[in-house]
Amino acid sequence: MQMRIVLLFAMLLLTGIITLLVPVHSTHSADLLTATPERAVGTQRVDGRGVSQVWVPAGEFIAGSTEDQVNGTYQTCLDIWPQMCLPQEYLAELYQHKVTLTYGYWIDQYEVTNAAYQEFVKDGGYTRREYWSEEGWLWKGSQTGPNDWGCEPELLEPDMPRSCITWYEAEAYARWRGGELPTEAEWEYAARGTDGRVYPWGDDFDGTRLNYCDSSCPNAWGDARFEDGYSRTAPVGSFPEGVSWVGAYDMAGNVWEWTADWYDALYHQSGSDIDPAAPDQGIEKVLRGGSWNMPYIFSRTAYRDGVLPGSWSSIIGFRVVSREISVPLTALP
Ligand SMILES: [Ca+2]
Ligand SMILES: [Ca+2]
Repeated sequence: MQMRIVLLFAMLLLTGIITLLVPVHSTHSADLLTATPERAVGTQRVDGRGVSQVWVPAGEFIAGSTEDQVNGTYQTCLDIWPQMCLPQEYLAELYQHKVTLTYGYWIDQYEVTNAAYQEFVKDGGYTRREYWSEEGWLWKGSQTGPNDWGCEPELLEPDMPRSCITWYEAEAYARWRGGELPTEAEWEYAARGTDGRVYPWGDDFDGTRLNYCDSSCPNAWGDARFEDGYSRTAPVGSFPEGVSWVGAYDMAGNVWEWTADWYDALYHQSGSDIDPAAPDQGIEKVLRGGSWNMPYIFSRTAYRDGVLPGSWSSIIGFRVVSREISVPLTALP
C-alpha cells in the first residue's frame, strides 16, 4: 500500500512464511457473559509485573466505519496530502456492525514503556524459550535484547513508549507479563466504547488531545492547525484529555500499536460478531491507533492497516491485555 511506502519503513524485515496461530476455537456459550467479574468501567489495577491496567467490561459496541465515513476520510486525505491517498486504504474499515465481547478484560493504561520492557530484558526474557512462539524464537536467533538500530537515543528514555521492536518481541513480552496482545476487537472496543465514536474522546478531532503529525512534525503532511508539543514520541500518558472511555491513554497517536490479529481486508465483512478473532494465518499483523508521524485521520479508532510481523520502527509500539478466563475466540472462515 502507498501508506507503507510513505511511512518509510526502511527497517522492514521479511521473516518468511508465517504459520503462527492465534487462539482459534469454534463455539461459544452465553454463560461466558457472567464468567468475568463485574467491575466498574475503567477500574484500575497493577498487574504482577507492576504495570497499570484498566478494566474493560463485557459488552456490545459498534465496530468499523460506514461508507459515508470511509468516503469522507478519503476526501480529507486528499485535502491533507493528495500524493499519499488511495481510496482502498480505508475500505478495510467497512462495514460498520455490532460486535459483542462476552468477557471483560484488563488492558494496559499506557503504551508499554521502555522502563517496563527493560524489566523483561533484565529478567532474561530473550533467552527464555517459554515466552516465545516458534516463529518468534526462529526470528530472534541469538539476539539477547532489542535491536535498536535506527532508533534515536531520545526515543529510548524510560518513560517513552517502547518502539523499535517486532511483533514477535511484543508477543514474548506480553507472555512474560502473563497476558497477550489485544485482538483487534479488544483494542477497538477499549478505544471507542459503546457509542461508535470516531476518536477516543468523541467524534470530532482535537489536535490538543494526542501526539500526531502536528505543526512540529517533520513530514510534508504536518497539520499546521495544532501544536501538540512533540515532534516525535511523547512520554506515555502525556495527553490526559485524550483518554478513552476506560481511561486508557494514547489510544490515538503517539505510537501505532501491534495487535494479535493477522490482517484481513474483509475482517468486518466476514468475521464473527461475537468475540471475533482474525484468520488463523496471514502475512501481516494489524496495527491500530496511528502514530506521531501520521496524519490525524489515521488516529481514528476504526483505522486499520497491517505490516509484516518482523518489521520494527520508531512509530510502532504496543500494549498488553490480560484475560481472566480462557476465551474461545471465534476465528474467521
Ligand atoms: Ca506531534
Ligand atoms: Ca498509541
